[in-house]
Amino acid sequence: MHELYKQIADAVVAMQKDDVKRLAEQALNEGLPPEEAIEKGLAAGMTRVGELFASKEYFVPELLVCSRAMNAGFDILKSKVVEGKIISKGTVVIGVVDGDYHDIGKNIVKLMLEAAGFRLVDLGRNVTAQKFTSAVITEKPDIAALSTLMTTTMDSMADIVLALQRENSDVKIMVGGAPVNEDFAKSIDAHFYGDNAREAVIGAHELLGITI
Ligand code: B12
Repeated sequence: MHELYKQIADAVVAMQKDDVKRLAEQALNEGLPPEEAIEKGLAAGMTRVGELFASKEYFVPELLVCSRAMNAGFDILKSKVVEGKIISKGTVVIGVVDGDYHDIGKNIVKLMLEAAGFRLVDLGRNVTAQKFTSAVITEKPDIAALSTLMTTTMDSMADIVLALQRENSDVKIMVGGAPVNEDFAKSIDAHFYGDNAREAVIGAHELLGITI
């Protein structure tokens, strides 16, 4: 792995927003793929932050400062990811389910799908079944992508999938987020589970029968 990715991850963990920004610029100047810098640098850093939170070395204030540092890098890198891409493969409505405000992972998945040529309609976070179903009616998406980071909101995910299928049986549903897995996805009749943003891109193509 490129040394710069490790430095970006370290700077996110160390809450050094200015360093994250500088290193993100450096990655672009060195011609590194921004998608990779996001996954292997920023996202990897946030995953480590999660481990520090779990082991009680970091608490919510640290998470917030790390998130801000990560977002500062994300803003720099994302502008280069979608630049010049032709949008034509299909529409994806994406959101974080009701009760959940974690949107870092959703934002990365959204960006990677955009970069792959999909049109994204972002419903944001804390999205109710009602809001998801209205979007399915107005936007007529090919895919609905649902994210959740908490075990306590997995029921919301199941409810939304049910509501979506009642509203439009053609829409393909993909789910993801840390507590979600293949078995859970199957149990709620979602069509695809992805572990990370790259898998989300592969899944979107598979669901629509598009070869990459
Ligand atoms: C950062 C963070 C926060 C930040 C969120 C900032 C933001 N804007 O998102 C802040 C500080 C605000 C926060 C708040 C809270 N948090 Co918090 N947080 C985290 C933390 C440390 C990291 C999450 C993250 O950003 N990961 C990095 C990203 C890149 O990874 P990701 O989200 O998993 O996304 C990737 C994949 O999952 C996948 N993916 C994601 N979505 C989708 C969707 C599809 C369709 C697909 C295919 C793939 C996919 O692709 C992504 C990119 O590769 C996690 C710990 C953890 N291990 O996850 C806890 C964690 C999620 N939080 C937790 C908790 C409890 C809370 C609070 C309740 C704390 C509190 N007491 O206030 C509040 C919740 C408020 C709410 N109602 O939502 C718990 C949840 C426990 C549970 N019940 O399951 C966790 C697991 C920490 C823990 N170990 O206890 N948190």
